[in-house]
Amino acid sequence: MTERTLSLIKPDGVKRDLIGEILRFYEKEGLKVVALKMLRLSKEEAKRFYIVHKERPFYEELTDYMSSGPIVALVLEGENAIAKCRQIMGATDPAEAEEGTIRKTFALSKGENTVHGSDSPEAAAQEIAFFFSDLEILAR
Ligand code: 3AN
Repeated sequence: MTERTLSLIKPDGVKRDLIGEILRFYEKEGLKVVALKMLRLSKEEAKRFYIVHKERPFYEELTDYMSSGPIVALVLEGENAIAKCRQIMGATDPAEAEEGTIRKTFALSKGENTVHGSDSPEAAAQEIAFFFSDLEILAR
C-alpha cells in the first residue's frame, strides 16, 4: 500500500550537515520526497507538535531541544512508507538501534536522535498537516 509519512531532520542533524546523507538513506530505500522545507519551530510550536508526550518527564527537554535550531521537515511517499521510514531510522535509543540505520550511524543520544518519523497512519496524517498544506505536497 502506498503511504505518506512525515520525517524531521532534527537540530543535531542539520547542525552537523547531515541533510544530504539522511535524504540518501530514505531515497536509496525507495521512499520518495514529495514535500520538503527547512524551518525553526518556536517553543510553543514544538510543544504542540509533541503534545502526545506532555506527561513524559522529558517533554520540556525535548521541546527546548526541538526549538533550539533549524530542522528539515519532509513528506516521504512509498510502499509501507510509515513502517519503512521507522525501520530506516532505527530505535529511539541509538545504543539499541540496528547497524545501518540512521540513528545507529548518527544519533548522539535518546533525545538528540537526529530524525523523527510518524508512528501510525493517524500520526502521519496529523503530522503532515502540521507542517504542510495540500498544495505543498507534489505528485511524483
Ligand atoms: P520515536 O521518535 O522513536 O518514535 P518516542 O515517540 O518514544 O520515540 O519519543 C519521541 C521523542 O522524544 C524521541 N524522538 C526523542 O527525541 C525523545 N525522547 C524519547 N525518550 C527520551 C528520553 N528518555 N530522554 C530524552 N528524550 C527522549
